[in-house]
Amino acid sequence: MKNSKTTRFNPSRRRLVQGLAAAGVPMAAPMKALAAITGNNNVASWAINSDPTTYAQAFGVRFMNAFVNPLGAGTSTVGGVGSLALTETSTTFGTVVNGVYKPDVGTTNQFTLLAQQTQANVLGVFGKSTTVWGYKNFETVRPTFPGRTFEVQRGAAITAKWRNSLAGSAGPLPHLLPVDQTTAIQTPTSGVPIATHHHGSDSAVEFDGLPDQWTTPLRVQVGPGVTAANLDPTGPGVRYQYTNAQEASLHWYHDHAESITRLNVTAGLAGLYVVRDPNEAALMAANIIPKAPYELGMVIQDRTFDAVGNFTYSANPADYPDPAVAATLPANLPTAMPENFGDIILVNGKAWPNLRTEPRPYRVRMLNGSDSRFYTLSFGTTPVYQIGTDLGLLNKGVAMSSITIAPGERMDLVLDFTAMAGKTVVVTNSAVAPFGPGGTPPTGGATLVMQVQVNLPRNTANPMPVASLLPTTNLRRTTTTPAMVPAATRLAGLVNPTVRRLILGEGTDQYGRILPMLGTYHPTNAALNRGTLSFNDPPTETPPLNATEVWEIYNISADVHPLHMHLVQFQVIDRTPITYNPPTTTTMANGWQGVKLEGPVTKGVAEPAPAHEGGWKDTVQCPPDYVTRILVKFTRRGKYVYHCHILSHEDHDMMRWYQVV
Ligand SMILES: [Cu+2]
Repeated sequence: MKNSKTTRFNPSRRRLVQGLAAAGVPMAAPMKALAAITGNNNVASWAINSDPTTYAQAFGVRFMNAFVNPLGAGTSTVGGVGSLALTETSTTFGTVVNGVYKPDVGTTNQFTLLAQQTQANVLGVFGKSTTVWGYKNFETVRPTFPGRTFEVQRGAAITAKWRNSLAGSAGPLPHLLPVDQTTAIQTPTSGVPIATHHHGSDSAVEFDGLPDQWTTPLRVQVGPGVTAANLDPTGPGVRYQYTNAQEASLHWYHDHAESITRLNVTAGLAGLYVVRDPNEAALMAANIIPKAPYELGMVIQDRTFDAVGNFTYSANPADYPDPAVAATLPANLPTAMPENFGDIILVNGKAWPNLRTEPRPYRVRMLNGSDSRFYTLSFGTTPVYQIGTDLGLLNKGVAMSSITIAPGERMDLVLDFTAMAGKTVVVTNSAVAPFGPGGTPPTGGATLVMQVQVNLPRNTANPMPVASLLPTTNLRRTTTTPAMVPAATRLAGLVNPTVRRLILGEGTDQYGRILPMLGTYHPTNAALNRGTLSFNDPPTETPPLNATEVWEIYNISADVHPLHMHLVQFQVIDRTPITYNPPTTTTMANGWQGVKLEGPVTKGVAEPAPAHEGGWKDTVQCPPDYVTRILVKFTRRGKYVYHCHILSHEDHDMMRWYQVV
């Protein structure tokens, strides 16, 4: 059985919608089409589920697509993983195997990267190739999905020139996916805008890839964030400098154009970015953690497909999860949805792939690059150790029975297949969707991620770490990669740090649609207790340069939201259950219905961040009815954003600017 998403709406879990309906607030307003970004107007592309035939065909060949390693360099197939560097091969479907952008340290280290449309063999179903958007550079013939991996050394800066080549001989290409014209920015009229964000980077504000740093194809139009500071004088794009000053970690780059991030990323615009450093190199040299070819990248994304194998993206008003709202939306216009879930799971751009391994430990650098889906992954009887978080290594490895990864998060894992020779392991997912107390358990293909066959002979020429030593081995050993000091210890050493209180709450937009938003809370100062705010409301948080602050995130919505902050790395302090009065409804400046947290908040017993969350983070899971506290230092001036990394939420409208002054 496939995931039956049309029945997942639970009228009791959307607290505000229920409250507004009871209060008799009008839920409907006329919806009009505006001239802006041209989307896919074929209603088949708006489907909430995959075409049944395509789904059955893809499910029928599950675990038959070969796992592709985005960290693989060269053409080695040692370890059972095929991979290629900047040269490339094609299958009969014209698919390009992923490779690695690997600059030579000490040279100019410049890359010109073009977002382009291409075909990819995603499903492995004969005759059903997928039109995708990917990235290519001047050294390569074709774009890839996901984009090729950057691999850089700490402290060695690179320059990336990003260009929008989403155009054909007849001019700008329409979007592959339906575009809700009521949420899309209206400025671009010359094609689909892109803005490439380097997620995890400590970048100067003009090189961040912020939502307003967009360019349309051939840079016919640019957003207000494109200025002389980042305009590329050598070609029609933007030019960003990445200092790579951070410690060894897995970043990623992905599109971030205002209000269509979810669509650009779903079309394919994302890839990995690996930073190396001497501490990590020493761990590899000492055979403490696995190294290539036993280091794997794993980008998990869910998708839906139409009858010919192209992506669909849920946007049909008839599928809106609240029937009362669905009845008021015009049937002929695509609509934003509260979330978007796929029924086919891709790893590194391949549906449910199969990985062949030797009986030894493998390092897995995992990214959840999905729109809305969290994954709670189990690996059968395979011992699993987490050794790092979003932005660096843990002090020591932590044995895990399963892991839960939110959209935008990365995890550094060691899977120990040493005692698994001859065994087959299916990596399974059990996370409910949406991820919160009212979510629906996954079914069918959404419960499966990939398969591992431990069926290659062990290459005894390559030394093998002992994974079971990871929980007792120091992983942070150099002066530039010092041991993590627990956030609570750092906090205790601060004198009167600034505390900022944010809320995650759900309102409704002018059409009655669910609208997750960020906002502010203050227990005593009414002027600071603003309630929910829109992306376009002025910044409320203006931390001073080099300040270390406590940000408290009060989640008064029904779901877990992964909050991501640009620029910074932070530590999770703790999460504390809260009880509070039912949120009051507000009418926001732009007419939306918002919520505000008023009256006393009663806090329960704080739950310190678990050991496996003790590393540097840039994205944190904020559970409902908890206050989640992070300790964060602001290291550059400028206007950056913080947002939920559920892409459907950040587009509509759970994202805010903050300004380091
Ligand atoms: Cu969210």
